[in-house]
Amino acid sequence: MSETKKTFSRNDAVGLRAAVNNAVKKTLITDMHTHIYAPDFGDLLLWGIDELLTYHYLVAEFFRLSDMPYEQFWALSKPQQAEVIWQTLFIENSPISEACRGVITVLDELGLDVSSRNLKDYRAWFAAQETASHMDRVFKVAGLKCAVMTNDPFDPLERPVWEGDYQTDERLHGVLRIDPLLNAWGSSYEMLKGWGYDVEGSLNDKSKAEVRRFLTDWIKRFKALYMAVSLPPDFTLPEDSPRAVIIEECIIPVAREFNIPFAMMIGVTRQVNPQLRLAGDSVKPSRLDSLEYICAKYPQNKFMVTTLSREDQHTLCVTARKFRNMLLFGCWWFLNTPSIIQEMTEMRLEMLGPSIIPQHSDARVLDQVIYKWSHSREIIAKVLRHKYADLVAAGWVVSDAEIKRDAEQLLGGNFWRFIDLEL
Ligand code: RAT
Ligand code: ZN
Repeated sequence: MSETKKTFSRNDAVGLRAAVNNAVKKTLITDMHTHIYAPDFGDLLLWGIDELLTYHYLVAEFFRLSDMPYEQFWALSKPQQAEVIWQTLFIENSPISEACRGVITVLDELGLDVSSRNLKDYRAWFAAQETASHMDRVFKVAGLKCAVMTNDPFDPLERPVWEGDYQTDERLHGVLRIDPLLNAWGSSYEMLKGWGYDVEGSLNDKSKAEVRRFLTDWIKRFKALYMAVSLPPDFTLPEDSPRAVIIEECIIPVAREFNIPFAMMIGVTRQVNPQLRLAGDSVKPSRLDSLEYICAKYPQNKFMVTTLSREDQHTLCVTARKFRNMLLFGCWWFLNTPSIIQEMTEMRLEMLGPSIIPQHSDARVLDQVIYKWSHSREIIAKVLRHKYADLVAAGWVVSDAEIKRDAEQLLGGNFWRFIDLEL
């Protein structure tokens, strides 16, 4: 029987297991939220062993196991920081944490000898790579079809690339990320003014029209697939605040006009320990009733949502059940850890079936897509195996083609369907 016509019933547990593993492993992924860039962005695209070791997830873990004063660490060069992190987290202690294990998975999957523990050799190997072909290799090893960037018009390093002669890279899609606009209007309106938008702090009608023009300009320039923001736990709608006004009167109509989703990433408390710099952000449960409000009030707008606290996950699933214009995505940041990915994926599939995006990588360093996806694929396959096994035990017959269809939906199809969806 041809592969796709194959079916699995009660007495073929081994075949079913292999079919699910194979489908999840082979499906090419659309990684719908990352912080990687196309090679044309130069130094903004981070890759290589020193970047892997100085990832902010590892910086936070380093300070737990080292007594080095913060200022001393930050005064070191990046290679020196990488060396002290390597020594502390991988040599003097076992690299058990998810972020440490990730570095090892990356090295291993790139074909380096992990057992040598030889940082010099790893550096030499990366130094011999060329950016564009390294990206090709990483995408191939990770099994990525394409990735979505996080593009910030407020970033002084990123803006000039877009204003220059950047040519779109078909592997990397644009997204308009607007944290300063929504979370710091008091200072960001001055920046808009400096760029020729006639805005005032008071957000009068003219200012709102100008904010809409700003969004429109950058959606076009980025060819943005969606707009995105990260929000604090106390994010509330409706509300009399610049953030709420900009969302309802600028983002909603512009998103509607372009038929693009607005992605809300809720629950981050920024800089609870500024000494840790990028690693200094934390989490709190959030007020998710704002999601009910926005999804109900704007049924023709599309919302993609992820929340940072584990406590919010069940409510989020229930909310998604109520609104077809809301797509739930990823196990974000502190949730991107195996035990939690497993419980979240199980709960989401049980409550929402295959109508979710189970994961995104959030990779900041190109090579990280390798481990983020290999670890998550393993868990997604495990959860799916159990779900199909339950069905088959009840007498349902599952085909290989259906398993492949489901894997494709989960690892990219649902995202693209939602992008194209007209409500
Ligand atoms: O996961 C991370 O690296 C965080 O620092 C953030 O980038 C977060 O994912 C975000 O997009 O704000
Ligand atoms: Zn992110």
